[in-house]
Amino acid sequence: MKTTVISEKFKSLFGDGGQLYTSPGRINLIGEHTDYNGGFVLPGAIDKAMYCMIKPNGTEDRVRAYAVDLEEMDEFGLDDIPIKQWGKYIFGVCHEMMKRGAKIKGFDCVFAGDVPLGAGMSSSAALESCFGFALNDIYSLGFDRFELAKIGQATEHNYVGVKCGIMDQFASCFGKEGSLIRLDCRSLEYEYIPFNPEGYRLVLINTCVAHELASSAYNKRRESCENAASYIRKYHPEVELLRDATIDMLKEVVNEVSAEDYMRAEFVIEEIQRMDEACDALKKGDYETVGKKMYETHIGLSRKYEVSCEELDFLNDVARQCGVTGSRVMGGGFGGCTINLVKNELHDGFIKRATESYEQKFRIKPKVYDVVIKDGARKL
Ligand code: GAF
Repeated sequence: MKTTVISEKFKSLFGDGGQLYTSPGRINLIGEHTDYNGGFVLPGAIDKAMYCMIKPNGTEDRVRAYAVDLEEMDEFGLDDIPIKQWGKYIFGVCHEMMKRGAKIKGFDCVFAGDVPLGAGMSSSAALESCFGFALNDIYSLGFDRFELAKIGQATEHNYVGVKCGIMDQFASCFGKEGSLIRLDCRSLEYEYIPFNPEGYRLVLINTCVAHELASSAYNKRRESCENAASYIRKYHPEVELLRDATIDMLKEVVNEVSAEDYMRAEFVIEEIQRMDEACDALKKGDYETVGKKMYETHIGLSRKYEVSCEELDFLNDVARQCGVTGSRVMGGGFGGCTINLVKNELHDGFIKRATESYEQKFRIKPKVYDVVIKDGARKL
């Protein structure tokens, strides 16, 4: 258990008195790259999480942090830049809190996690939310979960350099066992949708590859969307983000927007609509329609948004050949996982065929995770 390892390490490095916190990674059933366009998403927190043990150390501003999984220590002042890449997440959360008026002093901490890195399951949001939740609690800062999610997102923007939407941090902070979250990423209104797909299982297959500098490609996608929205806005001032646009509005600017930006925007507008249809189907227990929409999302992400890759497309093809109900690339893309909605009776055969054929083709052993929907950030 990660928590036992963390507690023992904390005790050996910093003594007694540490408090333990956790915050999970997430899946997203459908609604990809819609969050930063003000659209809708359908994530759920999972049983893979980051954990940290923490206590104030009596100094004004010294932070001592130990990463169990990397066996690395970093020490920095709240005004210095941390040396380690992972230190930026902790530092960023502190600073975003301080910008919002929080008084934070020095602390010691040890952390670890079992959210696979670079797999599209949002390990970084889990880390931000875990530290956000922990610092909020030990210093009684009074932030609510909405603010904690925004603090995590701002950390990505300002200290990591990824101009992400709010989905990952929101799911990590608001996750609820057995439910997905239908989130309006503009108003942050949300609804829990019980997820108990009888007769089906939700499975992730991790390609175990991460292509490109995903953060710069991600930021470029966001820019394309903002560009397209700005052209549409010239004729339709009410269009703040692509969430407000229709395909007809986009068609009006076909000769002004670059072909690439057009394609990106087309995907997003379609995906927002698709997410709505899938959500209605989900509420009726119509998993066949949900699955169909997932395949459509994959095609869009692969051909129009161009965030898939050979490995992900391969796994998606195998899913289709095996009669899997729904399958698609999940999260930011350029590697990571496919999410698959599979009938119980097909599950074992599909996993066997997908893992064997993937390994044969790419000489990489993929990893398989059965999804369990769990609670969000909390004290343990
Ligand atoms: C990443 C981002 F962090 C999210 O905000 C979201 O945009 C997702 O990619 C794509 O849907 O996980």
